Parts: sequence; structure tokens; C-alpha cells
Amino acid sequence: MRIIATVVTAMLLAAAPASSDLIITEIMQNPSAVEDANGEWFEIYNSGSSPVDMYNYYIFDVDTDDFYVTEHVVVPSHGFVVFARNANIAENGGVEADYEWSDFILANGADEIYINDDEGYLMDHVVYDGGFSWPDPEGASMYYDWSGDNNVGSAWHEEDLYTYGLGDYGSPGSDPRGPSPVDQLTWSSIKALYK
Ligand SMILES: [Ca+2]
Ligand SMILES: [Ca+2]
Ligand SMILES: [Ca+2]
Ligand SMILES: [Ca+2]
Repeated sequence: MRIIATVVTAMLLAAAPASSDLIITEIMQNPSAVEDANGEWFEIYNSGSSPVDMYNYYIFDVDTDDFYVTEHVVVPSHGFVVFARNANIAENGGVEADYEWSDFILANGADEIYINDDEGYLMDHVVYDGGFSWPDPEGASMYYDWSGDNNVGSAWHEEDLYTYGLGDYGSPGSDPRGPSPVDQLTWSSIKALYK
């Protein structure tokens, strides 16, 4: 019985999705101020009350792009981190990045960002479509407006107000429209409303 109970418990644990406080909130897939190879980035927000250390988190798409986070990238409670293709602020268009990835490209058309934690649980994902129901920006990021599921294109908009660095539109590492409603509502509860 002990063994069976252990197996059942293990299965339940495996089946139960870990609740996640991390939200992909902004994506720059098509910068203009610098080449895409230098200027792509995305932003993650932590809606929880505890910091999240993304060490050994796995970020991937449905094709061949993927990387492990090999440093202690800590997302503060109600704070942001920025992942960039090139973290050198003198080369990436002026983005203050927290981590530089390798072997990961943000296509200007359709693409995906999946984030697994260090145990393989899916923390968040977005699948954008290059303009059918998602924005298709150039020289601007697209940002999540905090309404409902962040994997729905209508909740994303081309940034046309705030600029950074060399002049592309975006707000890497901050939410100039804040404070976000997510500060009062956990991401888990929002996702539960919309699923
Ligand atoms: Ca691109
Ligand atoms: Ca470009
Ligand atoms: Ca990709
Ligand atoms: Ca932002």
C-alpha cells in the first residue's frame, strides 16, 4: 500500500500544474534601431508576493529555439526582468537586460515563447501569429494590457507611446501604464477566470 500510495502521489504531483506567478508581458520581435540579431528582447513580470529565481528555467519554442537560464535571474515580487538576444546596452538599441540568451530567435511573423521552471512545469507561454489576431509591429514592441489570458492576441498591442534607448517603441523592464491590476489579483486567479 505504501508503494501504491507513493506512486499515486507522484502521479498527482506530475498531473497538477504548478501555479505560476510569471507572466510574459512585452515582446520585441522586430526592432528597427538595430539589427534583430542585437535588438530582440522580451519582458517577464512576477505577479506573486515572493521573488522567483529563474535559475535552470528552460525557455523554448515549438521548433528548435531553446536555452537554459544558467544564472540566478531573480524576478522581484511585482517586478520585471528582461531577457535579450544581446545584453550589451551599447549594441542592443539601449535595452537594460538582465540576461542574454543564445540559440533563440523571435521571428517577426509567428513564433512562440514557452517558459518551463527547473522541474519542467510550464510557467507561461505566448504563441503570437504575426498579425492575424496579434500585432505585427516593426520598430516597436507589443505589450500585454493585463486583461485576461496573456496568450490571447487581443490582449496585446503595438507600443506607440513609450520609447527607449535609440528610439524604438517599448518599455523594457517597467510598466509605464501601471500600476497593473495584476498587483491586486494573482495571475493564477486571472487565468482561472478566462480558461
Ligand atoms: Ca525578429
Ligand atoms: Ca527588424
Ligand atoms: Ca523562435
Ligand atoms: Ca514593459
